[in-house]
Amino acid sequence: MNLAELNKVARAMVTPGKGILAADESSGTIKKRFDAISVECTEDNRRDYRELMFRTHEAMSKYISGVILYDETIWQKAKDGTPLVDVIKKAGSIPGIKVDEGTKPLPNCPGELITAGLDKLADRLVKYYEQGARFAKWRAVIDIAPGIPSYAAIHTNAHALARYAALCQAAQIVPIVEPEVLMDGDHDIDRCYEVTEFVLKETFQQLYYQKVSLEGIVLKPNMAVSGKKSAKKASVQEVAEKTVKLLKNCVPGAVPGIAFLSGGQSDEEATAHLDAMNKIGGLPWNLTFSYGRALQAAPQKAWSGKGENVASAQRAFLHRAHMNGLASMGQWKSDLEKKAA
Ligand code: 5MM
Repeated sequence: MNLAELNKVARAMVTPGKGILAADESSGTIKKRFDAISVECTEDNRRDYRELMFRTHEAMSKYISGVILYDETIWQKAKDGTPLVDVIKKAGSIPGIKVDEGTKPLPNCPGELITAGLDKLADRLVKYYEQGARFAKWRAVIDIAPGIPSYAAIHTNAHALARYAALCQAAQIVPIVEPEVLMDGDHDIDRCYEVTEFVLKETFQQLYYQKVSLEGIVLKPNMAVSGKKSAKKASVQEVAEKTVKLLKNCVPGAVPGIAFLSGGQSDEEATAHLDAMNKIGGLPWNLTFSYGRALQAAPQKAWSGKGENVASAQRAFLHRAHMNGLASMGQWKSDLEKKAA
């Protein structure tokens, strides 16, 4: 393992002004997204949609440090025959790959999940590296509901995240470590804080036990937010202050950067929260985005599967990438959204 090289890639992924595009929807998830815009979920449509983002040169070169791809996409070619990985690299962005194989029910823990995909992972990583991937992603899912999460779910998921991270570093690939505490419930922000704190502490404990070098990872956590069905919605400032406090209590300063997931927040909320955290400043790590929905909802809607809408979809993608790029430096203003509308 060349740690200096891993650290260089990790730092590039969280360069101020830039963040990560999570375009790694599995087949089931991208079908749901396409159903919502009445687009048939064919291989060509998935390619055309993703190609339109990767060819938005201004967005990719100025604001997108890396792209998380799904297995299908990393082997796919653009319409003109260029490998999509080369389109991404030509824009100055780094190709990455989702390597988890989704979630399965966790035995003895009703309603809880464990992420699968460790079997043969070492071999798959070698092939992904040869194909150009310099970072990977593995997502653990922790739900909050009455009686859960259990310690068993937190521990087994943290253990698997660390196993994955160690295998990635051995293959000279930077692991994005993503323990996601879902915001689906009716819990308040303090319950989210409490569960996320436990999850992050357990995750870093496992990373330590399994000798993962923190200089060569990127953390992808949820923010501390109220559950979607909560009666009490926390303000932008409260989310920012509590998330920063939470991270300071859990994430060692050796980690080069933290790239948040959006988790179902609206596009503008995800931007405002990131911006407010960066406005607090004085943090040991760079804070940026690794958004899926909060970067793609607008371009997906604008595109709606029609060739004639590609330019407006690219404008929508550029706009969200630009807004989040500003937020990663604490330089976003809500007026900029109104001007674009
Ligand atoms: C893009 O969505 C990713 C893939 O999800 P599935 O494996 O369920 O299809 C997802 O892991 C994503 O990378 C993160 O959750 C961040 O995306 P959001 O939409 O939460 O910003």
